[in-house]
Amino acid sequence: MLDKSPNQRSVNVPNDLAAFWMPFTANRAFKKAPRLLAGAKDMHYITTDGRHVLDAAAGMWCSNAGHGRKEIAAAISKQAEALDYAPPFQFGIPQAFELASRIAELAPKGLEQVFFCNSGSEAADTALKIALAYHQINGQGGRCRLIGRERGYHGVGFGGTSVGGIVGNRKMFGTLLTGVDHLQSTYNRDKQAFSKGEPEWGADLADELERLVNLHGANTIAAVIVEPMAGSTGVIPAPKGYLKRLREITQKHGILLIFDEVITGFGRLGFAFAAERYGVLPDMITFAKGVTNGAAPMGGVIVRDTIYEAFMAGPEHVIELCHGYTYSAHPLACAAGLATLDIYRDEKLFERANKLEPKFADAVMSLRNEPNVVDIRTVGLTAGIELSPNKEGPGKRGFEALQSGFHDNDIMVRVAGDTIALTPPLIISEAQVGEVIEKVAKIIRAVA
Ligand code: PXG
Repeated sequence: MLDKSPNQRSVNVPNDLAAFWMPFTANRAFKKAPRLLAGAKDMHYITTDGRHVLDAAAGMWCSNAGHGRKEIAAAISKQAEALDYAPPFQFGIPQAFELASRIAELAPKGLEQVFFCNSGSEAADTALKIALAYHQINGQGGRCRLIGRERGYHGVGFGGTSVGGIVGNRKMFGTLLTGVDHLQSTYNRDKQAFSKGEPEWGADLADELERLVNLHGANTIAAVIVEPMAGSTGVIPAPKGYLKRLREITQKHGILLIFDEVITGFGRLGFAFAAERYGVLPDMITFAKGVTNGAAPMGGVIVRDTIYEAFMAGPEHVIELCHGYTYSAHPLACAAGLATLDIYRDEKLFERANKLEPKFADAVMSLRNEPNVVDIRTVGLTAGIELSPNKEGPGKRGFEALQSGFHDNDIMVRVAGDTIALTPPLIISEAQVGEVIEKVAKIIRAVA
């Protein structure tokens, strides 16, 4: 029998891997050859056996300012000592108001209020519920259909799963929400392969929303939710003009437009939010991940002032929106968020990403003649390198790439099916971009 008393436990090597049912993980494969992390600094993770692994994934699209940022750790620690927890319903902490103002300042003008949650999934579900409630209070309660997009990812709540469009994430969970429909994915390899940035082809796919409006009737549709760059499915940048067109059509029909910027927010595409890159003003933006550099769980929804104002009617003692979480605007997350936004501002990391984008795109495109590469997509400081499936079926080559990266090449990449996603911290140097590309070339050859 293993001794499980806490002080007998080693921080570095767990004595038993059985109890932890790992999320979105091939548990049995992991437990046979664990990928265990013990530390992180700047662009590297440090494994339990002391190896330095180059982080080409910003953890999981989170740590845009790199790891082990002392300012963030200090802010969290100071906050924990001053005020560990405060109820967010009917009470508030100054840091929450300050962080909301700072986030609203970064967002396009018109998006002025911030609702806090703890994750991207909660943010997506919150935005969908706000959309339904908004129409309800506007006397248009018939607007209850929600529209997502094939290959979209909006987290794992029932709302996010329902509007999501990654088949594997849906098929085990029954019928999900009713009244949901999906736009087509914007990806078409024949028309778009090896595009740098937004593909030229595909804006017209937004017109499909007109077809759904004709089918269901505009007065039954509450909102459309899309990622400006579909990340989880393997990096699919929006075609040129596509998001503008979606905005025109939603506006024309009184449908709310939600941008899920859980990945694209906080600099990933070279701007605070992708909405700015595309010059499109959605009605809501969801965010998470980069808001705290990943150092504390936090997510949220930024809403148009007109939406917020619509709720601010009725008797003043009455709660305007019956929604929220015990940990909404948690003090430690607020402290982490404020320290993170200071770093993004002081180190001009969004601009840095923007400047580095062309070099990053060229560097990744140099992999196009490596074996089995069928497409490379890039946008901001993100790229998807799609490999053809091997004989064992879709996903096996991708999984082997993840393992080869971590165990044999000292690099962490994300993998979606057979697509290797690169999405490094925005502090990455040009030399480190070169290092990423060299290591990825080795991985691709190793799994050929
Ligand atoms: N929306 C989007 C656009 C996301 O990318 C979520 C919502 C959900 O966030 P939470 O915090 O609930 O996980 C996400 C999350 C990957 C990967 O490998 C991406 C995500 C999560 C896990 C893996 O690309 N994105």
